Amino acid sequence: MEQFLNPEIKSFILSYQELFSPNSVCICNGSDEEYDRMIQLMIESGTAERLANNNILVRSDPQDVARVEDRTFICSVKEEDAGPTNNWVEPSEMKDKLNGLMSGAMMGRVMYVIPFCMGPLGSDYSYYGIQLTDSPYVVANMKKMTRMGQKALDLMNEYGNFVRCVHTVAYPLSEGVKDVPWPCREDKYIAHFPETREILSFGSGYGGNALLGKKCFALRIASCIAKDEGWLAEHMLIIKITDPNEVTRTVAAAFPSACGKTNLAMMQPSLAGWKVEVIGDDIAWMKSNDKGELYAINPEAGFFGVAPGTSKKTNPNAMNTIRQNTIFTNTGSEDGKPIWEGIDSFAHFKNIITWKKVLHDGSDKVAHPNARFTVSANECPVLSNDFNNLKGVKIDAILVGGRRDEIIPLVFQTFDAQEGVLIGASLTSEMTAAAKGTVGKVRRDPFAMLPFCGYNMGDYFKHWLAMSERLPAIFHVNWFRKDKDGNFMWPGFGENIRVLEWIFGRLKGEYEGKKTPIGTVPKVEEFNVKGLDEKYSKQLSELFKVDTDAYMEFFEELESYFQSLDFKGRFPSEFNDLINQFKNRLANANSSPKSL
Ligand code: GTP
Ligand code: SPV
Ligand code: MN
Repeated sequence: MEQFLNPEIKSFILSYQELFSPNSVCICNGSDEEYDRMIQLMIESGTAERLANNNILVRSDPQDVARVEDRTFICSVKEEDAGPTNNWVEPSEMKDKLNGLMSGAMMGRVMYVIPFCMGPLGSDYSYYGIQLTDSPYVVANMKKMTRMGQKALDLMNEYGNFVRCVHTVAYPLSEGVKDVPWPCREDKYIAHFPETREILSFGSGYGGNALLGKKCFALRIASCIAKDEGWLAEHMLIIKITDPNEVTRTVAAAFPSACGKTNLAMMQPSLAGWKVEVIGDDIAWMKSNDKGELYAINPEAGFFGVAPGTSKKTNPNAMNTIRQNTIFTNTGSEDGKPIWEGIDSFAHFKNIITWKKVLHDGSDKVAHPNARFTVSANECPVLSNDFNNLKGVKIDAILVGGRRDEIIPLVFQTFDAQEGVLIGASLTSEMTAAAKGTVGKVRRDPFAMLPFCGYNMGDYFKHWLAMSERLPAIFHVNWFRKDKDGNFMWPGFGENIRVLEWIFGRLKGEYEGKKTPIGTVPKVEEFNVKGLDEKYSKQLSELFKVDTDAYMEFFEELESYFQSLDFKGRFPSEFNDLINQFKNRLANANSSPKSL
């Protein structure tokens, strides 16, 4: 190690070098040459192939394609601090176990040391981390997803604090063992130690399991830091919206995994004169100032987005973003182009090699449903000039939403922030391919944070309630309502600007809306349908309808969900009052429909 490293950083690296027994240690500087070297290594090992426009395609082991929630642990000192929604193991027990498993785990490999910063370099919002890894794929991805390299290291040397992120694919090349294109293990562990701000990740090379700056640090560990320091680390996109009169508003939105964050963040509005610019597509760190305003940054530097469904039609800005300098993982390919289900030009291709590396004959998927692109935010043509704003951007509204084929209207605004917090906590969504599990099963996913809250969900609810005086207007949206024949009732994507336009109008006090027992929905006549396919405009009243019986059941189910969890005394009693508030309004509406 020739570089200057402060003693804490040095001893962190040396202790793991001793445990892992790699052939050598490489301290990453984040340069383009280093990135090219990682790509070259992956090409030589059969992990990656080159595509056109400096893109590459990586095919993972079919056993390692998504986050593994059942192998993800919060190892807080006290079990009650992990709460009922996390897997808990006592920290020293997990450390002993992983120390044993990690011993010699990098034999025959290089241990890369990745210094990185989450958030703009030099911002008061930002936090530093060092990830150790034996995966060139991780090094290449971290370069796109974080501010990685020398500058981060220099600041860290000076500043001192950093989150210890330790990762191994756990496939040691001991005597006689041959490497494979995508080394990984069946017995994976993604372990978090909130008190000591450490992450130990073992046996997976994929996405949120392995790119530790993302879900592990920027959500699970950061949510714990945020609770202690009085701010919010959330699974939210951030966009700046400009209307035809050049008025701008900034919105953060929490949707569960694979429920439309990247698409809303990069949307191309269908309404003339409107502009949407992206600040973040997955994670927001939000702090309130002394004026009670909420400011946010995106701690990430790139996008790790779902490929299937992305096309010139659904998301032209995303397609332009990923034209070049992009890492594709688990898509198919033909003739230097990445291919997936839903890409426009699909039908023209005759010799597609699928993500499983076989010739596509129509019997299997071209891309894995959780196939992803990794791309630097700088490639995005609609990146906001506030992306690197050290002070963050003022948030004017918070949106929450899930993937629900029934009940939830297209949009409603909650009557106040406290009710908004309950609605955020009531989020439900169909499970998607973003995590290992049953796709399509409806599950509760409070604030889209079920897999990402690093502490007791009861404390998390209390934390949101404690912030409620400083929260902006809160809206619930649902792009995924279906009719009886299973067709989407709303076109989504660029047409979602119509919903944002209504939200804009509400924020400016221009739209009155219609009061329902759950909140304010648009009046059909104030909703902009100019140029909207009649098929959709004639369903608007259905899309804005609040079915009081179904919603009564919704709140009853929410109540039993909360009761079914053992929050160890940390559940906010205010939530019971809020649920009753909703139920009373629903009951009154049922007995006197005119009051609607
Ligand atoms: P993560 O990266 O896992 O957090 O996902 P995400 O929330 O960013 O979701 P993303 O925008 O990648 O969308 C996931 C899937 O939903 C893609 O297949 C999209 O094509 C689809 N999708 C996104 N927005 C819409 C929409 O407005 N309507 C419909 N019908 N589908 C959508
Ligand atoms: C998600 O699942 O919400 C993602 C993908 O953004 S991953 O980074 O794998 O968590
Ligand atoms: Mn996500």
